[in-house]
Amino acid sequence: MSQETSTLPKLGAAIDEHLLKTVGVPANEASSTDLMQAVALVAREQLAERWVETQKANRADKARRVYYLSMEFLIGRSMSNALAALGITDAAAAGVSEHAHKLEQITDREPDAALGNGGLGRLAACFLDSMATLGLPSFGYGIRYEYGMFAQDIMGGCQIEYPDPWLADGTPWEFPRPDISTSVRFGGWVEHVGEKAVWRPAGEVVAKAYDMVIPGHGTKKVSTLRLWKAVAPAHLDLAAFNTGDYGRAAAVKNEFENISWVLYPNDSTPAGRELRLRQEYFFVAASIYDIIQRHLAEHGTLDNLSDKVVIHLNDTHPAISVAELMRVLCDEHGLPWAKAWALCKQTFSYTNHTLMPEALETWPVGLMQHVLPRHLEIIFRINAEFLAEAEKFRPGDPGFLSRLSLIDEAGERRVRMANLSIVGSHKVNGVSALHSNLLVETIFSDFAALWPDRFTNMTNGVTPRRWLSTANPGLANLLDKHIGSGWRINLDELKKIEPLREDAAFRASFTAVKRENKARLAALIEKTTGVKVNPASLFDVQVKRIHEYKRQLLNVLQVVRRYQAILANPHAEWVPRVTIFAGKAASSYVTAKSIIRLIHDIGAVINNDPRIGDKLKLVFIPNYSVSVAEVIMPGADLSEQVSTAGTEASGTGNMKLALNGALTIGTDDGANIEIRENVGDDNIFIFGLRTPEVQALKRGGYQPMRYYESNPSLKAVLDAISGGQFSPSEPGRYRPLIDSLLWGGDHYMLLADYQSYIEAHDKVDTLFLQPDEWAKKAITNVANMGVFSSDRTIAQYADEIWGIPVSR
Ligand code: B1H
Repeated sequence: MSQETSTLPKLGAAIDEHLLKTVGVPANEASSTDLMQAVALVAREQLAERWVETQKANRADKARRVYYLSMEFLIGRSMSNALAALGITDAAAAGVSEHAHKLEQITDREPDAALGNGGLGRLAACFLDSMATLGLPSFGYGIRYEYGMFAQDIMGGCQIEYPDPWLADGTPWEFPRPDISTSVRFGGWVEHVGEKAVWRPAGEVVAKAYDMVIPGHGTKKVSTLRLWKAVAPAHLDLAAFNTGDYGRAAAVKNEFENISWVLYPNDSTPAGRELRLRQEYFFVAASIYDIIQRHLAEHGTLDNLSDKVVIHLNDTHPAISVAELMRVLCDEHGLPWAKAWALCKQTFSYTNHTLMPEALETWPVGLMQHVLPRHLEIIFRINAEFLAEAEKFRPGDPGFLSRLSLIDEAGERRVRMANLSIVGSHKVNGVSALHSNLLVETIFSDFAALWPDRFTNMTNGVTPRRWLSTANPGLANLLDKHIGSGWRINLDELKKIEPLREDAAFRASFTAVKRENKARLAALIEKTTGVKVNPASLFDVQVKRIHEYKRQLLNVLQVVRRYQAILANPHAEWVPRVTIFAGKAASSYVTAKSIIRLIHDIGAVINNDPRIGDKLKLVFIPNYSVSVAEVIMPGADLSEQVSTAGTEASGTGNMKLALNGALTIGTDDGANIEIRENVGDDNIFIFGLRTPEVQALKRGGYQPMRYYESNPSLKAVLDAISGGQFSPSEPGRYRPLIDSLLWGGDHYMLLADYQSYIEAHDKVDTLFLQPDEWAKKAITNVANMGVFSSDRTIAQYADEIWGIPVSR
């Protein structure tokens, strides 16, 4: 660990002091959990200083700030990152070694802050890291969920969900701000007194602020993640106390406080429940209040709001912000509508994260009327003015207007949150080049016709601090030795290792690092699944949410084909393989859960078949999370990114894996395309239909049965699964799954891509038999991942959308 910027020989003493005075245990009796607390408290003190300094400087500068509003921040653990950012990793390791502990044992005691589902939430966390590192005056705003993403256990091959009470023992990383709170109101009705609208709400809940300090790397600047907790108003407590009906009082209190209890565990599909709408409005209202307070304290006027305030909407989940800001400006601060609307549009920008039409968030007008009556009025007025403008642009085309409308009038009337976000923002972006193009060609084409300049692309990125420096110390040390340590804050420097692919000694070191990481991953696999795997095998990894469009099932078909081929030809030179899955299924997603069970059923057969031995293993690592990903990413040889072309908006796991030296086998989808452009066609395995081909095949009438009938290997695989070979106790268990491919239309076109996928896997095997060639390609991957740093992404947002250029 050569990243120490300050030497703190006294860290041992500081840890002991916190053990005694804050944790309350004698230093010589401290457990690893006590030590975790004490080390965190040492870091916390330094973070607090940096936070105070950063706020002071930003206030003095009257800085333009960016506010990133997101329902999810999947930050994971904070300890290793904080120590690295503060430059005290070695000092902390020395301190805990005095207690006969290794730093990893200590960092392992920290629960993940799993305040997100998957890619969208993790992206927000990487973005905060980059905003801090680039010194951008910035806040993230979200919800302090009492329970984060559910914990996944596997019983009899099936997913079981457990609550995640990550705050049960408190967290040393949050700073409660008892002075920062506001009332958030709901329901009721609106009275119109002349020009004035007066909202008479039916109830209110208090939002209390809790901050997490997000340290920058290579700078003393920090960013703030401000999370809101819902608390029942104090008068409720008093009423309960006075009546003595404590059971009833507790129920009423819960009705208010449940707003921030639990994260909705859906990924890429909206929940559509009233509580979710309340969550969205709750954190939006508190955040907008906080933003306006800060602005007024600094500037004393709202006239320059859009010069100083940028509010970014992470998907449509905070889209009600548009109506809320209008309400605050007009109803509370008396601005004329037109002036407020001009400020509003200049202030907001919006990122879309998915194309799937069923994933676009809409709320029934009736529900909106019930929960947010004033906001519904505002939305109607925005819509009327917007549609009048659109009518001028394309007169006499009612279809155009009905597609643009903020209200979906077909069936039960619904508010379209994406349309509200687009109309209320000055910039709208997708998250990869392909995705951004598809946005303007498909779901947002009418808006793009109206406002072509509003749409742009910001390809996602990941933070190299967590995903390389911290997760993969072996590779980080090797890089430091050969190209210095600057890649951490300028990832383009990785390019300097490209020539070393021809250096046999470098390749040997690179391969040795990978081998060590694979041993670490093999230990995790054995610990969590009981399956022993050989680290000399090819580690083939697909880790992400379980979803039909991501096509874990296609990978399963490939595994079964390999199993059958090994049995048919046991003496061929098989490349030993371990296929590794991990990921959670949304609790109500029946098909996704069936896929998890299928993986376990097939694994049980293959892993226990004495004819197979080390030639093939299939494992499912339970409870995929940020901290599990930090072990998996560095240990992968092959990265599976096999979504149907045109369905995965970007992907970010693809970037983390390639950054850690895995080769990608993937479709021409999302950011895979840009990974291919950067690493070169020879260093990636691309297969399958491209987006236009998928679209053409759909239009021309896709017939999955044709592939089944004409491809004997595919037929044998599907028959084996469907016929119950892997579920002998219940032979029909996977009939519905396979029938959905053969008879149900195979919506994600697995069968169309099957043969091409198998051939790509054969190429993978051939290459793996030439370790030198494999290593060269893996090194080339690492060398060309600079552009996928979230620092690049954030610099681009700052420059092109937020108007806060960063000097880099
Ligand atoms: C992504 C979501 C998402 N896209 C709704 N959409 C949610 C939608 O709780 N909800 O209602 C939660 C999440 N998440 C992902 O975003 C994309 O699928 C990935 O391709 C992309 O890399 C990631 C970050 O942009």
